[in-house]
Amino acid sequence: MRLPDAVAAIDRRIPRPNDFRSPARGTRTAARVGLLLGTCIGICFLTGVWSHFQYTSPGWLPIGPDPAWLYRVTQGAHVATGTAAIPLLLVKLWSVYPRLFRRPRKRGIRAFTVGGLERASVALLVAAVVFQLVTGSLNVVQWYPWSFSFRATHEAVAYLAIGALLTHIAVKLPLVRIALNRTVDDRLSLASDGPSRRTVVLGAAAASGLAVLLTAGQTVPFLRRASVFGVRDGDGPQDLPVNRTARAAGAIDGATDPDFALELRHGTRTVRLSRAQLAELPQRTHRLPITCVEGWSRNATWTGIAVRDLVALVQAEPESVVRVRSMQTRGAFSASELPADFVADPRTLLALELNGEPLSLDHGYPCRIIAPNRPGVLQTKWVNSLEVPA
Ligand SMILES: Nc1nc2c(c(=O)[nH]1)N[C@H]1C(S)=C(S)[C@@H](COP(=O)(O)O)O[C@H]1N2
Ligand SMILES: [Mo]
Repeated sequence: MRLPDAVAAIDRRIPRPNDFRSPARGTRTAARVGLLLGTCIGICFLTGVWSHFQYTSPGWLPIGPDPAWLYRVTQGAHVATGTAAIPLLLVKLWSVYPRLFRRPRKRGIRAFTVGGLERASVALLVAAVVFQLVTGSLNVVQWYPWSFSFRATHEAVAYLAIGALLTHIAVKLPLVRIALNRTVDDRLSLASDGPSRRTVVLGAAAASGLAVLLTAGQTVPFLRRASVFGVRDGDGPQDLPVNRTARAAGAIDGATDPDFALELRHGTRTVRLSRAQLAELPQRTHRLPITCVEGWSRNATWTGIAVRDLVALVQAEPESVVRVRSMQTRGAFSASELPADFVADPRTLLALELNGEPLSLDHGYPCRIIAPNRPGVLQTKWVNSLEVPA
């Protein structure tokens, strides 16, 4: 079958895979960069699912307060592997891009549908991974130029991405095994204008490592000085970064009200305590991290009253679920729920002090929740009510 002349004329103008001469592109590069990329995406996916569980505390999975640093490590790994994936994805796309211009080898409906399906699955994979890396990065810098829920959407698309990735690996496995067995050293190749395969593969790995180095200091203390691109460089009042200020949350009026009182409720019992009365209760001091889901974390010294001691004032058991509310008037995360085993842990505090000083307004004055192994968004600031549901 001949193509109509007009179509053939257009077809001649569109390049073919062989028009791309660089020997650095192709399966050997794509397989190696793909292996690194797949590893990053795999870790990113698993730590992301874990983060979702930590956030929602599903009943069938007992996530407790131990070890206190766990979420710090999993969420640090989530953001680091996502960051590492960005340069790897770019190089991977560069290495396979000429294949976009492949024509179906055979004509006929079968070649058309099978080839079309394969392309559609790769398109889905690329779109889903790009979507995850873009939305994740924008969440890190807290810019939300969309109206959908970040968390729910980032989670749903993660399953799309991992499904498409596993399909892609299954389809390509025979090719990948051959490609990995061949050398990436192409110095003997004749058509060697441009970088060699080895240069591209090592360059991709180095760029990815550098991206991590330049950002991971926001969660790995000894990298702090190297990480000039860390979103939270550690600056902030009382030596701790601030995600949402009291002004942004509309919490200033409530927090500075001289008649402030914390309300404790359990069934029909209610106890109200001023900040001065809270300060007279037995205080405990613990060193615990704040782990923001957006990728920064920092240890700090907190002093306050154990939440289990507070609920005892309204005759509730230490193993109680506690609903936490704040005086925030704008934006999300104004409330949270402490599962029973967090309440039972004596390190779960209603903190009054941070690093030896009364909490600053931006860190949650007059009092805030700090618990071991909790996502930052659930460490509620500007607290004015703790309730044990009947
Ligand atoms: N009421 C309230 N508490 C909140 C938030 C909020 O927006 N409102 N942000 C949370 C988030 S996302 C993080 S990471 C921590 C940061 O605490 P810090 O500002 O004291 O470092 O507070 C959490 N507590
Ligand atoms: Mo956060």
